[in-house]
Amino acid sequence: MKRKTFIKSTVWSAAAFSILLFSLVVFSREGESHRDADQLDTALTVPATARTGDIRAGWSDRAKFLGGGQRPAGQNILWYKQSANVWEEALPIGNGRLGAMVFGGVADERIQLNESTLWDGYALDPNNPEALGALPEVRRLLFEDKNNEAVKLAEQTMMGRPKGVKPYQSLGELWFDTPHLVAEAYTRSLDLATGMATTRYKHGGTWYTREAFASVGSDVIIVRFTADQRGKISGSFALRRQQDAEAMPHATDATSLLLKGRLPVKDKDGNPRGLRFAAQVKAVASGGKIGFRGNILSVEDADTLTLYIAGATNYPGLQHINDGMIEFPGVPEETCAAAIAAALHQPYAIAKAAHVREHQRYYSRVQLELGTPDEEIRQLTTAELLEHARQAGQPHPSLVETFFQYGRYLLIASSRPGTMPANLQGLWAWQMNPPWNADYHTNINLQMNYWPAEITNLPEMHLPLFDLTEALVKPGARTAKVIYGADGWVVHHLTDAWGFTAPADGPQGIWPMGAAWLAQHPWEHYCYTQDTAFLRQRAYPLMKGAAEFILDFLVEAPVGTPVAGKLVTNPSYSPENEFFLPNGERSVFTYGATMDLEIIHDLLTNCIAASEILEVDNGFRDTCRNTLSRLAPIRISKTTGRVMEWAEDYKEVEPHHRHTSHLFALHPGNQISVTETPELAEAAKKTLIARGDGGTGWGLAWKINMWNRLHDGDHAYQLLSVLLREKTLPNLFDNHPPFQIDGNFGATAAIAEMLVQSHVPVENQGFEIQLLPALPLAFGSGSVKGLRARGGVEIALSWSGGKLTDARIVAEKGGRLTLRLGNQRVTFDTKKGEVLHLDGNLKHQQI
Ligand code: FUC
Repeated sequence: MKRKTFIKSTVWSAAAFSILLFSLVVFSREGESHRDADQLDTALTVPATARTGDIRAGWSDRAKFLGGGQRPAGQNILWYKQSANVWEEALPIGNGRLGAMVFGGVADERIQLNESTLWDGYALDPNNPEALGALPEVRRLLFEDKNNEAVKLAEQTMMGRPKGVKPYQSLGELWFDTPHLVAEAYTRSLDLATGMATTRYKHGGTWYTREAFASVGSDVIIVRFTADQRGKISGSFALRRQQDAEAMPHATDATSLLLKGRLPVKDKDGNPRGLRFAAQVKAVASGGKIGFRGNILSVEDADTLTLYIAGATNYPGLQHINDGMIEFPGVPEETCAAAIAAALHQPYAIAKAAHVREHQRYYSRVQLELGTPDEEIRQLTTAELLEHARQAGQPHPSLVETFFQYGRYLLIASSRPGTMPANLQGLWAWQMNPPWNADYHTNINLQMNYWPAEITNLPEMHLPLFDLTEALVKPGARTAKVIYGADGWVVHHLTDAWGFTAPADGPQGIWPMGAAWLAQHPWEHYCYTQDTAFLRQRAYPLMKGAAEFILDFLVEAPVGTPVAGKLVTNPSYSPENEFFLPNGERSVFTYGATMDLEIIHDLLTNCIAASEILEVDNGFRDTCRNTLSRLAPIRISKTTGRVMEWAEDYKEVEPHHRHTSHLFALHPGNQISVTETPELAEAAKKTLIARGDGGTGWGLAWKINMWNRLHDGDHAYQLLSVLLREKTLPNLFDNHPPFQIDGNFGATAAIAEMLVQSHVPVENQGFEIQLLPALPLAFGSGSVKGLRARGGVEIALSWSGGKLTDARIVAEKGGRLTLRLGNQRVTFDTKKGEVLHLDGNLKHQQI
């Protein structure tokens, strides 16, 4: 027990430390205005490139802001009238692989850089060979209610070696200073529709503009400096990293800075295994001079300046992590140089236009209009809009609109075909040890990142998740064999870029449901896209392998247990909730936790459907059917009327716990629904009420989705209001706290599901499409275009005063379409590609 507490607390202490650091930084910044200039600490008076010491979240720009900045153009923008004082105020850009946080500094600018493959660690075999021998005893103890004896034994025998993963890390930082100590009419902004971060101000009668974007085509970040007078651009530039790297003038390029290093990790034989990495910044000026002072690049009196920022590692790619390589080919500084050389072929205007086009290919697919704000609201900066939400108790709909599009923007920027999937921070992290290693948590967080992918019309951005999932099959199969003696493949509650699949951290890590949950995603991708080739080649093999593990892992509950004779998981754990045993002790370990049963129900049901569609595997399908019929059911507590979280009706230690795991069947599963299982839906509602309306960022995002599925849009909106008031940082990053991106993605998906849901199955592998199933009153009148529904359907809707006014439904695949509006259910027989124009009563419109 002691040990368990320690392990849990180390995970939490990383987070707590970041929160502390963050509050210290914020606190000290707020305190500044009360201090006299001569009391300011050195960081405030020293130019960026002369600063030494540790890299922190906080930042100081020596410039004085005189105000007067006007709202930049663009519908969904984030904008501010001062530069960022802390990382959580900076603006993210990314091309899926390279990311940057732009602070918008005037005298002192900071652009923090990430490369999504820069992970500490290496591929290893963490499986504990003692586990399998201990498993029968762990199971016996749990069935006999000796939960904590089971925890002890499992901790001794089942935990991974090592017991955790290494962190995702920042690539480095570009810091620069300019002679501008005063800024008039300053604004910095991020236009979600163009993916451009812009800083603009006037100094000494000259207007200065800086634009930054992450180019997919050139695979570099480009920063462009212009001024409305000639010869005005001067500054000093330096690259920095907290550790394990060196910054220097580039050896063969007189106008480039280079940063290069290697992570120092070694394997047990002492072989260096760390990734190599590099960043290069190339300065191209028109007019003026470029030179070096030591490691600092200086630009004097240029007319324009363009920085090309490249970053690379020698990570071999997810498809090669299981190849057994010890040294990886690839020289990151050469990769950087090649990317920059290629980018230089394109004039800036063309590169920018290509970037905007590429971004809009995805971004423009969905438009959401929640009413035009009046001029007073329109003029509020993003920070002021958040403050307005705090004062008013709920956000202005225009903030909801921006927050929705921001989730889509962040997914486009952090997860593109061929890149790593979005981690706990997407791909933006300034630390060497970000909270929870910024890893891939598979007991909710990674999956939540991808909830908006299909419904908000970004199916391509879902693909990196499948690449990671496929990379986990081989190590996961080994873990299944070594730890459980099972076929198929398994993932526990987290993984990294190196295919870690063993139990990590503590007993909360002995949760072998990660693969089963991950396998829901390729199936959903199929449901939305109807891409049968994808189902056959990628989705079904993943689903089947995950199910094969489950079929072996399930055991029959013995006589004397409340679910005797039924199949249950054991050991089992409901992330990450603790309960009281009848003797008053606390525990986490049990058998047949409801979430396990719900995930398994989902997986086996999907496997049956997929094998029918593909007309394969009759025998396996029968086994899935037979197993489903023997699986312990979801049960309702006789004492509370809620969905039981565990097989025994334990009392939870923390009634408002952030995870609502036992409602997986309501969302993201579909076993519980208002129309098909009203009794369970009622119990789910009681469960949600008991869990309360607070929580961490992602915890709230999940509950918003659940209230949507209960068709209670107003309650969902109430929680969305809490999220925006209390758990959203100045740059609209979700705040667990600390920053964790899942809440952004979960909320974006939830805003979409207020408008369209399609999880209830109907005959012939179809789905009922529910229009405006959870429309909050606060959404008044509005419209949405481009949302997707399962079955290969695209939807545009308008509403007024809470009622549908018209709908445009594209039935890409054709066939029977079932639509629901409130209690009305209508079916249409459609031709392939047919477009239905319907009025507010679901009648064909005359057009
Ligand atoms: C889960 C959650 C924590 C945190 C972590 C990354 O374990 O319980 O709140 O979000 O993932």
